[in-house]
Amino acid sequence: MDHAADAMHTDLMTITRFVLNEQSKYPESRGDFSILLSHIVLGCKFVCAAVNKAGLAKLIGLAGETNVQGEEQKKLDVLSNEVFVKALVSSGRTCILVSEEDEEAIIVEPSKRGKYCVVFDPLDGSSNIDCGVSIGTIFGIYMIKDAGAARLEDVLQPGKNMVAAGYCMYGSSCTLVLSTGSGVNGFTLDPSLGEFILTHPDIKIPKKGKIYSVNEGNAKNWDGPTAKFVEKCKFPKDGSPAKSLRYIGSMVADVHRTLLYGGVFLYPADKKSPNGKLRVLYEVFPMSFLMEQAGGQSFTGKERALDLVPKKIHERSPIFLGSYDDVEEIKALYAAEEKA
Ligand code: FDP
Repeated sequence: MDHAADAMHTDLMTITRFVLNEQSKYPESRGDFSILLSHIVLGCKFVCAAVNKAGLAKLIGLAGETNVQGEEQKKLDVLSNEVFVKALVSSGRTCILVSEEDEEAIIVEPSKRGKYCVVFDPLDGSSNIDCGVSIGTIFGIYMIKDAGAARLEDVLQPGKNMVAAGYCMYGSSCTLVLSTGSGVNGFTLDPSLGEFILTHPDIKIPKKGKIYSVNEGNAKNWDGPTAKFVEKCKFPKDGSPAKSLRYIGSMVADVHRTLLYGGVFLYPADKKSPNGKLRVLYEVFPMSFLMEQAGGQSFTGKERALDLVPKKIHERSPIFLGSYDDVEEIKALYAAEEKA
């Protein structure tokens, strides 16, 4: 029997152990972040279980159907939002929450407040639920100095001020990807243990990729640099092979593939949507934070995405993120247009 191999498989790095290890590097830490994260992880497990049952909705009564007791069931995105809001408030570590599902920011009541602000999209890509395509939860975390005086300005900060960001993808497996500002790590849920296990340590995105990912149906409304970049992907003039197109239409899944395989994901501005489609606080910022931490880049067409200062909580921005060299090419095309 190979005891060494056996030991490898039994010495599991759970996400809790991982975060506690990280915490021990900061002796002054009181464990607030670890507690907050454990509540986020619980939310992810809950949503994962609900998403897994979504295909059975008609049979058992989920997601907008009526269940066997004749009760109207909640839609998955509404349910996911409730799960995360409750998990975050009950952690006692949050003061402001911004959710894609709620028009207004949630200011946590003083008795339950902590020093973290969490911005999140509880179920991103929800138009894909009914056909079983991967969807996910995206989150970003800010820390504020004075939790007593929680103000909206505390979340209207550039993405570079986030202390952590991540997403959980509900796909063929349930994968949680997290950065606390020192690299990116991926954990996969072991359903038999109910634990997220470190499966993708220290993720680094390839410097240059072979894939581009965009909704080409919007091509007629693109600006010059976006159109030129996609043309270059298909018909490279430098002798390099053409890039493959992959577009799921679910940001978490498209970004996850980009992070692991390299390449570029873009949701550019177009004539119909001059600010693009994706939301700054809980889509663009967390994904940009992860990309940079993995060695890639993220650009809005004007500036580094993480430098953007949002004026409204549901603001949108164009986004180009992925492998360092690919984003560099896009930046050069925008710079050339600016010059012209
Ligand atoms: P969805 O509308 O299904 O919720 O911002 C939401 C989002 O999905 C992203 O997950 C996805 O990347 C994008 O919209 C897809 O937009 P298009 O359908 O316009 O391509």
